[in-house]
Amino acid sequence: MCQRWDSQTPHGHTRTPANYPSSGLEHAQNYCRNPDNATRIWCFTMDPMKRWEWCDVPVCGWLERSPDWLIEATPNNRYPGCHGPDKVLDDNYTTYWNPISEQRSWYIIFDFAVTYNLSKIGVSNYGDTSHDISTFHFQTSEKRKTETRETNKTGESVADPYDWEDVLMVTDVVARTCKLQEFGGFSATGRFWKLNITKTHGAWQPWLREVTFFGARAQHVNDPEPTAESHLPK
Ligand SMILES: [Ca+2]
Repeated sequence: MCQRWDSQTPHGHTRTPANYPSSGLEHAQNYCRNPDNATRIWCFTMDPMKRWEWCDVPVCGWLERSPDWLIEATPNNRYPGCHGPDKVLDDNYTTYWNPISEQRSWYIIFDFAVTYNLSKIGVSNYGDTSHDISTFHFQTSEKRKTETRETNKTGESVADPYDWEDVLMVTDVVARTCKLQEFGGFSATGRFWKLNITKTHGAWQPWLREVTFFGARAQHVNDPEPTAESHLPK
């Protein structure tokens, strides 16, 4: 457990936001940082017996997914439970999401709980020519504006609580294969992610087997390149 950089307990120190401006400490709370050109990110700890410790550097790769990431999606009222959006995160290529919607577009919102930097997304189509997706766009939102949606007098949502930014637009997803198709060429940072499917090859609703994400937990962009271990207590 890390000590907040703007706190002097349990360890008094000089690595304060005031002493190290432009080092990403102002809003660092108790996250690992590298204000003084150490070899890696580190933090003071909440353990009075342990002044500081190194932090793990995030590993970049295909993310281990959690069903907890699902917070909202186009529903399937006809087959609840069987073909829900959780089926795209279950690492099982025999199960798929089958949303039913009056609108001819479908979406899933993921909440990764912490901020990630992503550079690739993978999708696995059902493998036919009716339900395989052809066009989607991918968006991110750093935060939710409010915890509760604004509603009008009849209780309907009147405002989208996210600040969606377009990350990627894909129009050439191939049909008749359930092989994972990867789409990269972007770099985006956020906690909330939205997959919007706008077109399928046969104009039916999409049947989607899996969605995967490539990236790493985000580090502060101002973290300097580490060169020395000058914060080591004397
Ligand atoms: Ca699946």
